[in-house]
Amino acid sequence: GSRRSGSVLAMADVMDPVQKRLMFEDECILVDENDNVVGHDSKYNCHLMEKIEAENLLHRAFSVFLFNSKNELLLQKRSATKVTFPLVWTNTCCSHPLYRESELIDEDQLGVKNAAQRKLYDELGIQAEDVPVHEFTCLGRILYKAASDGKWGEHELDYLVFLKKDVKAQPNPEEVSDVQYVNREQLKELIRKADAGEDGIKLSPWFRLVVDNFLPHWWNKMEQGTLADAADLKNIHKL
Ligand code: DMA
Ligand code: MN
Repeated sequence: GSRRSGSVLAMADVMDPVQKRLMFEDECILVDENDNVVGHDSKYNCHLMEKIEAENLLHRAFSVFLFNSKNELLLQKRSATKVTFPLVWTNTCCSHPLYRESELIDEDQLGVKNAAQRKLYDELGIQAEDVPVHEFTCLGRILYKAASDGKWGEHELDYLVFLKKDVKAQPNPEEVSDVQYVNREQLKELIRKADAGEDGIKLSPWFRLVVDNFLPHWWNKMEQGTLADAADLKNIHKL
């Protein structure tokens, strides 16, 4: 009856308490389209589509691509409790550098790398000493907008960060519902399934953009040991 459907509707609007805390505690860095810092705002506000559109809010983010020594890429499936893009497969780890001194350092993209190290531990239980910041390679920046559902979405200036390291991952179920390493053939198969809507597989929009625009070339460079040559920290690719 009406009472039951009412409670189901109310449920849909309730945020998972852990994710809700992060929505208000995490203070994101606002940037202009040239990646100049112009302010800060809560993670909550930065991901509300209505706010993004009304105030043209753009925030800084990062996407880590971690490979093992066999050149396989570690993917994660986001947990069901994520407010934005739940249950989609995506690159190893994504989040935001926060508006704090250690994560605002521009030199060598150190702020972003510090944030990446912090979130590799939070999401995947990878110890900081296993992923020293000087071993990260920042390859470039993309700017994109993507809706998650009617209410939530992304509008980000996203740093793409690569790392080759054998690690021991212990996924945090609050953040991650599954992980897998893929080689190029296996990633192709995953993309085919996502395109065909097979096995309920979905990919995040930003991962898809990186796959379609950069990943094959960068994967080659990594195998050849010449990844650093591919870095482009001048341009911001509007995708
Ligand atoms: C945000 O990732 C960053 C990108 C590149 C989409 P996220 O939604 O996983 O952030 P968090 O882990 O902080 O919730
Ligand atoms: Mn974001």
